[in-house]
Amino acid sequence: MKKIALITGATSGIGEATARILAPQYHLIIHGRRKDRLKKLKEELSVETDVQTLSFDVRDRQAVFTTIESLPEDWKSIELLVNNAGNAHGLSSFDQGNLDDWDAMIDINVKGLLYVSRAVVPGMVERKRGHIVNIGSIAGKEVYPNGNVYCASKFAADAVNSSMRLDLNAHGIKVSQVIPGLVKTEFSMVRFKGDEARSQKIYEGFEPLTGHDVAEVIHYIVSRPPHVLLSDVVLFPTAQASSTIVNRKK
Ligand code: NDP
Ligand code: 8X3
Repeated sequence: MKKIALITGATSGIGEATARILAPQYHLIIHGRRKDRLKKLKEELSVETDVQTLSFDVRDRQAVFTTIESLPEDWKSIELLVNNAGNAHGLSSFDQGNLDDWDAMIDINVKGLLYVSRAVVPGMVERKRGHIVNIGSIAGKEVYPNGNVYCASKFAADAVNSSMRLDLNAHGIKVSQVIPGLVKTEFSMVRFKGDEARSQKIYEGFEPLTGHDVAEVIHYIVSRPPHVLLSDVVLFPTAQASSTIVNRKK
């Protein structure tokens, strides 16, 4: 019988690609705020698997808990949680940082990750099984100029990931982190508030990763046998060597 996976932020990019790649193996709970996209993805994937949609802002603590609690009984035994929802907001020198952007990144990338996990993990502990895959970032391993609070949020997510692994070890729950470099998704459009030219520039002169590339790694991680845990996997585009070193063709 298929197990149940909850993927947060499945309305675009890495999360959407993950939903597609996991559909043959899992019943899917797909999440995001954009209901039209959830509906469309559900229609597409329902040919392959059973799909539920959940829509809430991960910043809204009450909505996170009540919506996950409202899942039908036979959808509550979540085996796999992919904590993917997140974004960067702005790219400014620290002294010019926008406080609303800072709040958004801490509230979504850190507190949202905590709320969703806190709502799902007790069930895994009760069942003594489960797998959490946290989507980190190379920005959570090395800071880069103007990355400041986005990097801080991903460093925090890295610490939460490691802490979960320690605390859930006794319960037989796997905790993995996928740590991508530059992936071409809607990420830069969100970071630059819809400025298409600035967003495109991020991916110029080299071939970035796609959401599908990252989803393939997630698929590999969750397909290992029960005794194998891939803890932290870093993946870069070939042209990237670190947060700041990218070999761009002139
Ligand atoms: P996208 O912008 O394409 O996708 C982000 C997803 O997160 C969307 O589905 C969005 O859904 C959801 N999301 C954002 N804010 C909220 C919120 N407040 N409440 C609920 N859902 C939210 O970006 P990516 O696919 O690139 O990003 C996915 C993850 O990958 C993020 O955690 C990001 O930090 C990480 N990452 C991205 C990299 C990149 O270069 N692109 C590299 C390394 C890591 P909706 O708007 O419908 O709510
Ligand atoms: C996204 C990758 O380098 O834009 O986490 O921060 S980066």
